[in-house]
Amino acid sequence: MKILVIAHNEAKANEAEKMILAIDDKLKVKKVYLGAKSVPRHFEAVVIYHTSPAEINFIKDEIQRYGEAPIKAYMAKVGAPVYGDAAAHKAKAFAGDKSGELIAWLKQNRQELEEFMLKCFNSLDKDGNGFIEATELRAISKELGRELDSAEADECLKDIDINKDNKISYEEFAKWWLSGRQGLSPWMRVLLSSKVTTLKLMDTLSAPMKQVLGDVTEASLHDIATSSLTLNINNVDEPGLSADIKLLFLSPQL
Ligand SMILES: [Ca+2]
Ligand SMILES: [Ca+2]
Repeated sequence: MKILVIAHNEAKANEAEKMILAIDDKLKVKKVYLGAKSVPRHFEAVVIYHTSPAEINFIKDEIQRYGEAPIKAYMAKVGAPVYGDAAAHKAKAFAGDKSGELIAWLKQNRQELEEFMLKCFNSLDKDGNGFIEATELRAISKELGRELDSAEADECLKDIDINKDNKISYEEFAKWWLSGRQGLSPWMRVLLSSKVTTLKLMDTLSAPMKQVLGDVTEASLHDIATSSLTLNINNVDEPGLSADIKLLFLSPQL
């Protein structure tokens, strides 16, 4: 499992990495901290590490950037007080001496999400050939009442298609989902949310995930007449960029 560590500085990120690898050296750790040169895009869970609760203030932009990652936990330095407001950030908090429990919790969540992601993927891969293709996305959007044009469908693929073969494999889909569904394709988000609703999977989601997807589905599926919604999209390729996208979708007038 690939874990993204968010910490105040490089030394602290390395400290957290050590703690994680001491529990399971098969885990892979990516790190982001203030002044980090690269911004990791693909991971399966996020661990926010702090040596004092006050540090959270310094890294709040980083936490925000990865806010929609479905599996997220806070880990305190051994002996430091646990961050008190983790629930508000949709994450579970663990004391430093409970790192073993934290890793077990991450793995269990990862497994539970697996089944969910497979169901979603299969519902988008209409012909069942193991890849989500542009034609399938266009067909699904047509069923929802507003067919994407080929440029829009390509845009949906672009964010998730890591190897650039113009189709999405399950592996690519899982990476994208677990990394927080980042990218600038609100259309893909709407398509997915509608599938989650159709598959009646909304109730199987954790409360934070439900909230993320519920924002989209309620506006797009139950209020088709107005069909205007605002999405917050964080594009992690450009750190600090947070765009409000006004999206018109599913309106019969379009
Ligand atoms: Ca297919
Ligand atoms: Ca691909």
